[in-house]
Amino acid sequence: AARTPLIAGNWKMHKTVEEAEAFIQALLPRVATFDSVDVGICPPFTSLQAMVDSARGSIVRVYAQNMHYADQGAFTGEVSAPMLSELDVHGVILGHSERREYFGETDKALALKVPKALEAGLEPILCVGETEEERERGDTERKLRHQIQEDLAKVPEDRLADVVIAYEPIWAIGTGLTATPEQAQEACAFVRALVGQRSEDAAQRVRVLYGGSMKADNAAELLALPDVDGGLVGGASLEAEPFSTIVGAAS
Ligand code: G2H
Repeated sequence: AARTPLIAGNWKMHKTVEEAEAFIQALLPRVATFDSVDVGICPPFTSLQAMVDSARGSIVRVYAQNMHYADQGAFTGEVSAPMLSELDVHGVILGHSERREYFGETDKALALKVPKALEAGLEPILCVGETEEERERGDTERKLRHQIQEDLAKVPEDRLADVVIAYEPIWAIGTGLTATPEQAQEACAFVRALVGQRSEDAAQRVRVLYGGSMKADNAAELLALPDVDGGLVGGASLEAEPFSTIVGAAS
């Protein structure tokens, strides 16, 4: 397919600016020869500016991990889309399961955040996925359908393909449990089919990532799946190696 794979490292709440700088200096030479792959790092807000500056001119793009849907206002502790684009940040993770679970992020808020990110010129990485309980009772597709329909409801058809969707089964996040290739392929194909209900063209172009304990030793197998266009990598993105090995598996 013509979809360029994306490997994005979600650092979560890890790394000071000093540690982020050490990481990027170690990563850049390791990924310098790769092409036909997009590389993203998603540092905490405090390291965004430094990472944008250090990554300039390389294949590494910088994403935030969250943003508010308003441009400005009385929202203590929040950061807006225009504030991120001002820093030349490339995109933003939206709706990570940790934000949904620990910070009360709702589909209603995400329905506002995703189009706001696009309007501000940011590439959203929208995360969706089922809990272990939902999978066990056969509700995986119902959950994915609900999240995709709600969170993308206000995205115009001609912008749908500009959203990256990360399928992250919650039971695989940070647990060391990885979805089997069959499970990952089935869910990512289903996500693509859901986009296809809005626009068949967008479904062919939209990038669907797998996330959840992706590591150097399982990345190649997952990235070879026809409907997996990359990975959102947490724990294995915190050091230049194994992260660059995972990038290599996608290139
Ligand atoms: C899922 C993933 C990155 P990990 O949250 O978003 O983290 O690879 O540590 O499971």
